[in-house]
Amino acid sequence: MVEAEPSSSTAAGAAPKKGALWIVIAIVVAVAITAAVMDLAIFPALQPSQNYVRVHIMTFDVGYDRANFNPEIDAKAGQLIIIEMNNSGTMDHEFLLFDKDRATILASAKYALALAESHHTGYLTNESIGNDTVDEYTEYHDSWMNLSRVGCPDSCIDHDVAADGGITLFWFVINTPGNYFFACHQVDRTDWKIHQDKNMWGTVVISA
Ligand SMILES: [Cu+2]
Repeated sequence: MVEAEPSSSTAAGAAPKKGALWIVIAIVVAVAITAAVMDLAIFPALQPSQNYVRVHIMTFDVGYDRANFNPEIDAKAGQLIIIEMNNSGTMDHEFLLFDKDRATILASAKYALALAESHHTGYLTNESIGNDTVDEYTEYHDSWMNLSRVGCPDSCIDHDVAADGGITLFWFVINTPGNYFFACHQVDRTDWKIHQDKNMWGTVVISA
């Protein structure tokens, strides 16, 4: 009993200091992340280790980087992959990472779009009905298990880049070697095709 007194009072004294330290760390991390997003300042500091792959992707209407091209990203299992993606087009684009067969995924996305279209007579000519159709497609797309992106549901590798000059920076790590692909599943409202169907896809090859 006598000995317990000092140790419990030490513990009580230490707790607030530890809490305060965590707040400081949290603030520093928040500032670092903001800096990374604003001017990409954080990653050059990682350079000495070279333990990451950094890729730039430019999206356009409709594709990645340039016409008739499918980018390939090569990395090792466990290696940090950093992607900076900008949008030079007038449509929204995205980077969705899948670990399933490319044709199967496209077929599932097309099925979701066709189902939404079947519920909206006039979607081709009426903009508001068209918007509702895309909303319903998106609802199916983002909830169907057969269209699940890598990392879902907790941290889906699913990143958008806004039209007309949008830019986004994101990063992820894949621990399982294999062949993956990424694609954009936005709908082109001029012909109602899904962007992957218009050649907007690329590959990620993870070696052991
Ligand atoms: Cu797209």
